[in-house]
Amino acid sequence: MSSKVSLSRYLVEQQRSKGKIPADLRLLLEVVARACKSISHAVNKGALGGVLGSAESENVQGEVQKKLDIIANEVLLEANEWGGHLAAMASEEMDTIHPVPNRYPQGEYLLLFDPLDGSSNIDVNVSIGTIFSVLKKPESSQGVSEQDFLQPGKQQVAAGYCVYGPQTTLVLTVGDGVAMFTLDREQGSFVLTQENVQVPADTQEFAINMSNMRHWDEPVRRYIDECLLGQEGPRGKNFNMRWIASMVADVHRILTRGGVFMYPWDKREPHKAGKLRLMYEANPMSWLIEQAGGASTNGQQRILDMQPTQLHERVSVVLGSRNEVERLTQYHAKV
Ligand code: AHM
Ligand code: MG
Repeated sequence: MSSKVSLSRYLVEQQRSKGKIPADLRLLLEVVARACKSISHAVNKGALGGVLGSAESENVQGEVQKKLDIIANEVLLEANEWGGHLAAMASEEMDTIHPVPNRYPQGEYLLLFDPLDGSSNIDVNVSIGTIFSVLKKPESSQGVSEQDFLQPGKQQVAAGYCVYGPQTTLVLTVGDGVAMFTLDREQGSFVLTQENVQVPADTQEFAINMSNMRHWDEPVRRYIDECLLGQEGPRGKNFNMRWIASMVADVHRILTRGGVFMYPWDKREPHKAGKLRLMYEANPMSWLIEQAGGASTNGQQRILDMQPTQLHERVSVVLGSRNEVERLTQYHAKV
């Protein structure tokens, strides 16, 4: 018998021996993983599957949707609708929530996702991914409404992403650390390839879109200026920079070897808190990073403590190696 641990077995252990998740949450996560597998196949086919290019439509954020944004959204909706574990879903690609249709049993969980994060990378064959977050529907609520979703990230019961890169890797937390599973295409299953993932507290690598530098606020500018001065500057060490423009891929690198990721508020659109979305991008990624010993803030506040007021709310994000996030927080406090 193989000693490989499949995602299914890992989840059964989280349910049975660790008592971390109930059976219906385990089944929900199996369904999400199955949907990710099918998205991975579509991504892999690329031009051969006719899935590249624009869908010539816009989402609620006014962004042009790619064909794969829509395909991934539909795969997730269809896979999760009928299982009986969910009350409703919400997605970056849908204006409002999607309650489970009446013909199916209603469950007690809420699922949020960015079906295909890093859309600008789809057509150029660079890593992209799916991000997801699971909340429990408040017990007091009758039916289901958008209000039920507006819970701080610290109330998530599961969170993760699947990165479609050279390998397809599913990364998951149910509050018991972070585990990584690699898709074995021959077996058709996700296999546990790393457990107890830890983000080093220190780093010499940062991720930010440098082309926005002139629009940043003082604390972010100061931090990056100091990094760029390298060994001769106040930090006394050289820094490397990486920016993939897929949050999944940048966060995956940080979970693997450390680093700090920033998508800060900037002056281009001052009324927007940031570019990234709180509920289905920043919250799940923040919980994963914290579960791996890192930290996550909007500069002023721990992201997981933020009370959302809107489903598609945006937020400024700084996350990764703890000591760097702490330094950025201090710079923000001094303004
Ligand atoms: P998307 O969800 O529409 O793909 O946008 C989110 C992405 C993140 O994955 C990434 O960090 C960021 O947008 C890149 O933005 P930019 O192109 O401004 O560098
Ligand atoms: Mg996204």
